[in-house]
Amino acid sequence: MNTGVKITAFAAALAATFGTAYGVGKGVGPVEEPKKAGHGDHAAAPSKGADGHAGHEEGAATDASAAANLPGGLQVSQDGYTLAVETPKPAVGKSVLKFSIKDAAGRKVTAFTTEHGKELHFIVASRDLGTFRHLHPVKAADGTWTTPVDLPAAGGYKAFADFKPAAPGAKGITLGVDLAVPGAYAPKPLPAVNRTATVDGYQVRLGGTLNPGKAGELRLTVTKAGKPVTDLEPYLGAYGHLVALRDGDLAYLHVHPNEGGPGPDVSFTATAPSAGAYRLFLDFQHQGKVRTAAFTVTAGATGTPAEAPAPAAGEATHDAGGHEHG
Ligand SMILES: [Cu+2]
Repeated sequence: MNTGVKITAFAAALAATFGTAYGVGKGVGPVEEPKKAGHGDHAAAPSKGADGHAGHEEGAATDASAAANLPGGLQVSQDGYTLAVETPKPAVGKSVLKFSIKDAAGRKVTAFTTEHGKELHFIVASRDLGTFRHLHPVKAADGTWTTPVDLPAAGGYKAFADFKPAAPGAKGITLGVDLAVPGAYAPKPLPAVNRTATVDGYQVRLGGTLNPGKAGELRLTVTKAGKPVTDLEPYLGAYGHLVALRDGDLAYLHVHPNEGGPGPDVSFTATAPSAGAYRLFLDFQHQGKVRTAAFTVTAGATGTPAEAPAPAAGEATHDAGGHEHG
């Protein structure tokens, strides 16, 4: 049953850069910083480098921006925080993952700022991007987190912890760590570029483009048996959650939706840190169950035909917020 809860509007032009770019419009905890470049990751400068490089100077400007703004999830330790995994070699099938976030002194962090309904978001993906799990571990009083997980096959995986320490001045951060599931490993190639994904009888269509160094709108449209789904349910305070992982190094981008209604469209604004292939994972909830639709997209190449070209300026304010469906 839909509670009819109104989702707090995210800023219409919310543009996620790699790194944790949210924390906008979510009245949780004492937010001291205004929603501008307070996070050090240039979240408020979606279409330009913060140092004034124009977004249309493709090559040099893009590289400079990316260098100044390392994508999230590539480091196991950053800003004095470390993702310490106690179960680096989980078994195939069901197991329990155990980890903590340690501070610069090696102590387990126990205080976090709630973001999107949780103190910490935990993603596990296989290196070949065929498996994706969005998990919500439980924290013990001493700062140890545990979560059950079901990993279907042996091979290399990467776990991401996406969180914001409660320490004054701490910014949102995504740490990444390798996991190895012992056994014979048969890596699969990255799935081909697709614009439509089917999951559990739902069809999800991907519109728009993912651009390197420049914000663009991604629009997901959910249908079931040919009919638009107009009663998506809030999941963690939003009608959809989108994680993008870069092929090659699994750089991480967690994108949250633009303002909009409960379907069938969910609109996001995202910026890729580079050209290349990405795997997109959309979590959406309908009739009490969360499902994940996955897409392979290519940023900055001819492989991304725009079904409807994104506005050149990138900040699709009115368009992004204006999806009303009757
Ligand atoms: Cu989460």
